[in-house]
Amino acid sequence: MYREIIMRTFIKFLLVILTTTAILSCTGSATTTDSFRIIPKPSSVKIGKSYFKLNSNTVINYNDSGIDFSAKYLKEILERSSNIEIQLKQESTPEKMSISLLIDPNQEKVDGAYKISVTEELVEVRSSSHSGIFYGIQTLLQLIPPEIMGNNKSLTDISLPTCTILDTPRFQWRGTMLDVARHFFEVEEVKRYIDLISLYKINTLHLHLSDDQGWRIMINSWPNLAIIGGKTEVGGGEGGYYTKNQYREIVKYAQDRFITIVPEIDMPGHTNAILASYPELNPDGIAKKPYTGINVGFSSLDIKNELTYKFVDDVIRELAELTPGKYIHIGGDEAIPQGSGRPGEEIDKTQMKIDYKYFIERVEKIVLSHNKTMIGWDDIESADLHESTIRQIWHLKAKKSKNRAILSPADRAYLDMKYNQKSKRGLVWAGYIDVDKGYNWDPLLDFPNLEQDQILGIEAPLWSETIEDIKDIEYMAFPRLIGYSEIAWSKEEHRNYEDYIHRLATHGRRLDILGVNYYRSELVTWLPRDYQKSKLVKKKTDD
Ligand code: TNX
Repeated sequence: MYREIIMRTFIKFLLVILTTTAILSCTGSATTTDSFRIIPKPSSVKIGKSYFKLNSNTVINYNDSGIDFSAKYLKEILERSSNIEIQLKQESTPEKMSISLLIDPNQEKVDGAYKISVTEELVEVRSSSHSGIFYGIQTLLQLIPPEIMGNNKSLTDISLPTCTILDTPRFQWRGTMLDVARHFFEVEEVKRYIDLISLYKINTLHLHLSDDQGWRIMINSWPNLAIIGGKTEVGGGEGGYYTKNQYREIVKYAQDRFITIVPEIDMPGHTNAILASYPELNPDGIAKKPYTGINVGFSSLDIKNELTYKFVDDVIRELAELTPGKYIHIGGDEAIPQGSGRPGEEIDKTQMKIDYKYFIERVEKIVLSHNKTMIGWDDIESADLHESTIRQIWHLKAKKSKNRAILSPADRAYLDMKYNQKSKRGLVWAGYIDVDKGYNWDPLLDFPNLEQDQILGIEAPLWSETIEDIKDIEYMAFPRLIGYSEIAWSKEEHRNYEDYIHRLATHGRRLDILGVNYYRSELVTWLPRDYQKSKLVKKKTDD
């Protein structure tokens, strides 16, 4: 036993030394293959022996106005971390010694696919889609030591290794969800989350905009939803809501980074904040008291009241107008539809099921009438759904159905589950999820009941009963979300847990530089946090 502990400690120590040496040797101008720890793993990477070296004559040149943002984004990161100045030029023929971002219809037609080639004279990112160029840039940034993500102009030399990289996403739905209802997060906090998830080619951010504890978006035709329903949150804090302009700002910020915002208004359950805002939506005409606890399954819209459907139509119309993405999420989970719960009526389980089905089918028509595709949690499968409707599945035993699916298995992909007993934040009802459990599952292999072509991809939800600010968000999402990005992007045959955590260790360094409050799982051999200091010491002795 004792020997085993010594042996394990020794191996751990050895790994830290090896990793640190590898990283130390690849900062500055030189690079070793050890630094090519790209996540999510690309389809194919061939690294050469030489470098493309950036200097103040380097131009970023691009051939399509849809790349405007991506080109500026790259320029800004390069200039923030180094003293190199980069010019931007929009023209079709690449100059020598430039970084060229090129829309090229001859590239693979899959949205987001890209090709990178780096020679000593030219860096090229080619794609048939604008998003592909952005993803190519994310990969390029991972070919440079993590200091590239810094903002103190400390890099004196930026070099990219000569290489050819081909990459195509496995799934088109690579998502995460943020519950802004249980706790409210400011626009700047949401933007920070968008910044971080975009580094890993996540393309969907689902915002859970309403729940028992709060309503988070201004709806002009029902303003008290935000004014009254927005005032509370779990624990009794002051809550908040997004004005329409703030919501538009979030949508635009996400869109620039090729992320679609999917708004969710949860109904008919999880609706206490609605019922507290408008007495007339309650069967007895009395407004509910605000709720700041964390129980679920006690509130419901009144299925038999026509005003309920006018309300739903107004909300979805205003939300659809604000949202350029194709989708509106209507929740539908943990409902106890209360045609049966009206005063004087007994709760009848069979009637509840009939009421629920009626409600979902009627709401689906409303969503379709506003030209959006409906998404709902698993529970909606008890209704006769339109073929375009998408189920968001939160358990592995999902039933067969004709509808497409997004996978969010709670015991693998819920970002609000604790990592282990020591975690201060999070819940445990679906079990602990450390980086191994979060990574070791597969969307196609683990859902035998689903047809493969029904699976759109995966989404990792972050419910916020115990999450209060951006630091908590970062802690629960990172590093697990990096693993989900790889599950969603990389082919199963390219994925391997041992190889993944080896690559992840380098990303810890990146997250440190970005100031992310991530969980340093004991399963990963992270670089020491005082790495920067040891580098300085090393430099001094070298001089
Ligand atoms: C389940 S699964 C919920 C949420 C909770 C979450 C906490 C599902 C659709 N709903 O209402 O916030 O668990 O982990």
